[in-house]
Amino acid sequence: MTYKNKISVSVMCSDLMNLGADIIELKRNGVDMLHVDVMDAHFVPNLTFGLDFIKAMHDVTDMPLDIHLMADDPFSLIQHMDLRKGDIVTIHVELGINAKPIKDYLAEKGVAFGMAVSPETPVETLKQYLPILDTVTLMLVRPGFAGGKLIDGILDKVGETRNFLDSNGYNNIEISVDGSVSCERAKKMAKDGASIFVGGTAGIYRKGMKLSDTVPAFRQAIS
Ligand code: S6P
Ligand code: MG
Repeated sequence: MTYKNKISVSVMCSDLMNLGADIIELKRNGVDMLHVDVMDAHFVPNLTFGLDFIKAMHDVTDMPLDIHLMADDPFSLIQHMDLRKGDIVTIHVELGINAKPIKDYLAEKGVAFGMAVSPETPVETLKQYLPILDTVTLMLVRPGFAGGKLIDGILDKVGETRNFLDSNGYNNIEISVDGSVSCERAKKMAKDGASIFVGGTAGIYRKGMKLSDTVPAFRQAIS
């Protein structure tokens, strides 16, 4: 599975009352995936999309879903989730759980498995999970809300993570970056080894700009 230079748009930042139209417009402008933040109001202090929402998304688009679980008990949610081949499901490394059953469950469905790393968590925490990971998501903001503030110095973590993965023999694991990803930052992170770029208010839903302007600009930044 290779994700080189993929745009994954955060639906949390979409026009939620007109989401169907937004999804059509995103696809028309060449977006690759839709990023769905699942928050349980416990792992993070926010509550977002659930199982029925994910099914409804799959029913209206053939774009793969990049599902980012910020939840204390991800496996019970995953087992009830409408998943399709090509989706990515990401849980947080900070949970410290046995993730092998999750990986096996997802692999059977042709779904990629990733782990997200909060800004204060060292990437070395991923070490025990490397053999079962397809992707690593670096959080550039504190998880929980869209429009968050970029953590000082966090962009350096992309190159460090690439080195960490490669030096451990896992150059197959792709890096996704999530939070405050502007065109300028995406360009730098693409050079440093990131492959999947989550676009929200900083990169795609920019004030006063149309998707037909922001998506191509974002694409150019990562190409
Ligand atoms: C944050 C969440 C993210 C946001 C994204 C929004 O907890 O995981 O996926 O939806 O960061 O993008 P932006 O550009 O508004 O930060
Ligand atoms: Mg996210």
